[in-house]
Amino acid sequence: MQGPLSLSVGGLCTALLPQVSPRTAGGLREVLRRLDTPLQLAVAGRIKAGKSTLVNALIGRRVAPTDVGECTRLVTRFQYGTVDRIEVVMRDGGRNTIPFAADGGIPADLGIPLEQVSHLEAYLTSALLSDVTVIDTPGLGSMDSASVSRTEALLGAARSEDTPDPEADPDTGPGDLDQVSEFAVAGAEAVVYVFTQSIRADDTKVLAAFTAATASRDAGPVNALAVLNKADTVQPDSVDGSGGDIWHAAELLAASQAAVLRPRVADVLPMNGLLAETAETGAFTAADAEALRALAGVDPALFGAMMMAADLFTSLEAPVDSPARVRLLQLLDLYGINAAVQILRAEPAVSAGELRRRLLASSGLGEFRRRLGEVFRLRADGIKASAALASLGALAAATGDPHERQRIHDGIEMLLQRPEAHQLRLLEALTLVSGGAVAMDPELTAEILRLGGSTRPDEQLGLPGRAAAELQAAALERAGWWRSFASFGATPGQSRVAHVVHRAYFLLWQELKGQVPPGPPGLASR
Ligand SMILES: Nc1nc2c(ncn2[C@@H]2O[C@H](COP(=O)(O)OP(=O)(O)OP(=O)(O)O)[C@@H](O)[C@H]2O)c(=O)[nH]1
Ligand SMILES: [Mg+2]
Repeated sequence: MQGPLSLSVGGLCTALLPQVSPRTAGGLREVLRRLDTPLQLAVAGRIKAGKSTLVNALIGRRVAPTDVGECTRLVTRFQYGTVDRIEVVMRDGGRNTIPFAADGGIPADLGIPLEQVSHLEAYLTSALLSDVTVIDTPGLGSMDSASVSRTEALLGAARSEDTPDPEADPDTGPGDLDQVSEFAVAGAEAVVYVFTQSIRADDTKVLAAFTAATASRDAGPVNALAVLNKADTVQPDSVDGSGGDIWHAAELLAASQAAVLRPRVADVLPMNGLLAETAETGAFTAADAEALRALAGVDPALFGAMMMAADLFTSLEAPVDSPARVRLLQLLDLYGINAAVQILRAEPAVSAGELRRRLLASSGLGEFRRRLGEVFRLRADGIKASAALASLGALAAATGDPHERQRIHDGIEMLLQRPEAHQLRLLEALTLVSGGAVAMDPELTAEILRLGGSTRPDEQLGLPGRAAAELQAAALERAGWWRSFASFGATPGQSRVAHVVHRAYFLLWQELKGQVPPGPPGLASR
């Protein structure tokens, strides 16, 4: 189901179709097709950052190959399907359905030469995928340049050699706008950027290219969330104020990275992806809990020594056999093992199920899901619409016909004048505020979130189910309040946001009075 903004942009594309060259029309049809799909969310980052592990945790199933195997070098799209199946999409467009591996995941190797493979499509009955398609990508910065270019193309960072762009900005180099079109074909609309320890220069470069490719000038930059993964490997001594606590150190590190990356990303969240995957996918069994229970009974000094390194953990004398210990390491790593043993020491009677829940709660997955909902789900319509507008802008730039270019630009301009397109500006304001780029009182932030997070006036106003007259009065009152907040007692950033919020309430008031018919369609009727 398309939201009102997507419908508006779709209406614009449809209206433009008969007025443009066949090449541009092809691009418009691609934009239309993409508007009709769930939000395309890519999980990207450096090699072995834990992307696939996080994808598994997110969809609640160990299906993306982690660690080794050639399939970690392919883009895999996880989307909703009524029957679980994996399709290999070939470069020549052909598709082969392949069986799942014995463990229920994508096989580590395909038995097809990788050069012939474009990407994988996994269709899963997971409810989570009904409104978002999750795209697992090969690591950037790997030795394997082919998989890097696959990911870069997806993220809009690749250069298209054969179609140089005459209007290229010398600072960003040629082909930037072709990146956008390339992105439009292959690409993602939102990204979760996974990194460990700290962001490096090439990480920021890719993020910048991605936001440039997807965020249209009027739609706001933030369609990215970053994850500081492997939080369990952060050295607490390296972070001031951590008090020796690993998770707290990771939180502080994430917060300092967020300050650097905003507003390019909405937030940076600490995560123990391995723990999340193990606890969320059913990999953690009663036997694992019993092995941990036995370890909880080990002399604390000996256990302390076992926690110093993986080889000590597997080799020191303890009442758990070696294969079980190796398995625990794979499932939880030392940090998770230690966390579980602490829980079991404090409360020996904790059941296996409860232990799994506690580990999950300490993994960071819950907060990540919540932020995904806030940053992406609630705004999916706006994100999709702005990505589509960015693609339209790219099509305009790519055409050789100045009249055609003008027609597209005029269409975009007119669309942005429409009351419902104001939602795009509101989403941008929301992003600035929720990402901390503009400081705002928590109640005001919550109010903007509510206003931008729904398209139902009663929900937007926080007055569910109330009568129209009351809603009208509330919209007018809030419009007035935000207008004076914009003029008095606000920082320049707050003032900009306040103007946008004021106008959003004003438009809502008009809509409630019936002056403006709510919702789409696009410009076709004009
Ligand atoms: N300690 C720890 N290990 C993790 C965590 N997340 C993932 N790993 C491990 O890191 C290794 C790489 O994980 P993957 O999920 O395959 O990483 P990836 O980013 O998908 O790797 P490529 O696709 O090959 O670039 C695996 O052995 C995971 O078990 C974590 O939070 N903590
Ligand atoms: Mg991977």
